Amino acid sequence: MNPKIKIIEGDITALEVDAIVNAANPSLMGGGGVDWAIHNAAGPELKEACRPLRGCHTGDAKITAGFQLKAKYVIHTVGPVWNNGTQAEEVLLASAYRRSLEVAVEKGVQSIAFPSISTGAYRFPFDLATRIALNTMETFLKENESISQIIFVAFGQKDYEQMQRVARNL
Ligand code: AR6
Repeated sequence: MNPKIKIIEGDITALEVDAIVNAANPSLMGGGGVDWAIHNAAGPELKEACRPLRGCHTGDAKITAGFQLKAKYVIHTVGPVWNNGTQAEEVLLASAYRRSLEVAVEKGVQSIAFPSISTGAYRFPFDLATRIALNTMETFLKENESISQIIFVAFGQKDYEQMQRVARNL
């Protein structure tokens, strides 16, 4: 794995990085899971900043300030809902990671943290999602010099061990 990619266990809202990525829904107006945690930690201004963005398509990403977070920016992306692999979910998940990184580079972000997009409420199989995430990060880093660190955040010990196992077997 590229040494710029690091897998850690923790709460993404606590990280001191230039940008954290939110696994949002197409409304961008908040929800459960990591979306809730990020809005809760950033404060109500985050929702007001999202409102004029008028939502986000699956596989795309948009950026706001981080408000009360330590992170300067929140990049809001929308992963696909898993539907047995019949709706181009793999392509759309890769796109969510790639578009988030593209938006980050446009703003001069050097350090960025991702949650495991789509693997909670959206039910994407965890190992497959982890492989797609890590492969997309690797490919992006080969083409872009400006990102110095990508942190992939596991929520809990079990997810951490599973991510490490997938990373070893890429
Ligand atoms: N830090 C890091 N990872 C977290 C945290 C946290 N604080 N909290 C949860 N996770 P989910 P999705 C992990 O459901 O599947 C929302 O309602 C979690 O363990 O948050 O993309 C949105 O509004 C899981 O591995 O996002 C959408 O409607 C991962 O984050 C919908 O859920 C993603 O789980 C999006 O579903």
